[in-house]
Amino acid sequence: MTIGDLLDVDPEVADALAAGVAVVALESNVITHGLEYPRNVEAALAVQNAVRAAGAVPATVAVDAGRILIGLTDNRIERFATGRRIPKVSSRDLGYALASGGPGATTVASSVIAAHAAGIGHFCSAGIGGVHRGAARTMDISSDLIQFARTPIVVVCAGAKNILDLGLTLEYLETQSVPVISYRSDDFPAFYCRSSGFPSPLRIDDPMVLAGAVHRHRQLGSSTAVVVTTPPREEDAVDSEVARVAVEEALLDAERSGVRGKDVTAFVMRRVDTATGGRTSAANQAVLISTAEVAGELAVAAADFERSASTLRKGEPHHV
Ligand code: PSU
Ligand code: MN
Repeated sequence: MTIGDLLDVDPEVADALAAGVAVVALESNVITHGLEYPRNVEAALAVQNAVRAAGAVPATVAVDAGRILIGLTDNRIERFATGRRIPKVSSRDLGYALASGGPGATTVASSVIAAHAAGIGHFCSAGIGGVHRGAARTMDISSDLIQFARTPIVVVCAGAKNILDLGLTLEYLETQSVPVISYRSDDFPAFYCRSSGFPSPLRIDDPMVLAGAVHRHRQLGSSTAVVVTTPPREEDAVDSEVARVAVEEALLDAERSGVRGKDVTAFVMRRVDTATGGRTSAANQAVLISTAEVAGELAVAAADFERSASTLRKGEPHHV
């Protein structure tokens, strides 16, 4: 038995993979725990449409009935959006989630494991997990980052939320030799804020150069992910100062309420949204969609790049 035996790949996704058509994998935890119903269903479907509009095929990942699902029907998305007791399943939870036979909403970490096993080269999430503020004391570091050190996949995102310590998040990725590239921007974005205040380690504007960098990274034998960031659109972004104040309040609230571990992210996000009068969940939805659009474009460019690289390889063995 290998992980491949656990996968139920949607026929459209399987056809795309077999034909070398670009595929973008997506997580389901953001549907079940990241946004409220019905915004979560709207967002999940709009994200899939954004990937399609770019010419790629979306593959939302989840767990159900002992299987890893790669690509969800609309009915299933509705179920993951409304299911009250569907657990958050990160990388370490996958084995139990599969054995228990129940549904599970996969985080970035567990989704990239599944996506890579299915042969998918691109994954998109608006906000990746990271090093939490106060991590020196709590040791709360998202296993998303640990997984990026282990799984060779391109992760397209709008950076990470400013509920995290983004400076430490960048340091952690550097330590783990995970390239961080900002696409058409100088800054590492903070999800619904256009800049985290931290410059990005690398900027690339040309999708073909980006695809080439990923190709070479693999050729060098690296099996880490490549994190590619794209900032939210100007009109969707939340003012950094507004976000900062709301986040600081929410974090204090979490501490006072004794919220810890895997519940912190959802708790703080909800509090920030209430404090900003629903501004951040609207921005959250918008940034999910705009990030997916860019992920689709980059996956299509990478598929083109790989096609021309393999043509060159056949004709001119010394070039690629
Ligand atoms: N960031 C968001 N929205 C989310 C998450 C992160 O902006 O919903 C979710 C993702 O599923 C991510 C997970 O993989 O939180 C990370 O959780 P933790 O920090 O507990 O590892
Ligand atoms: Mn955590």
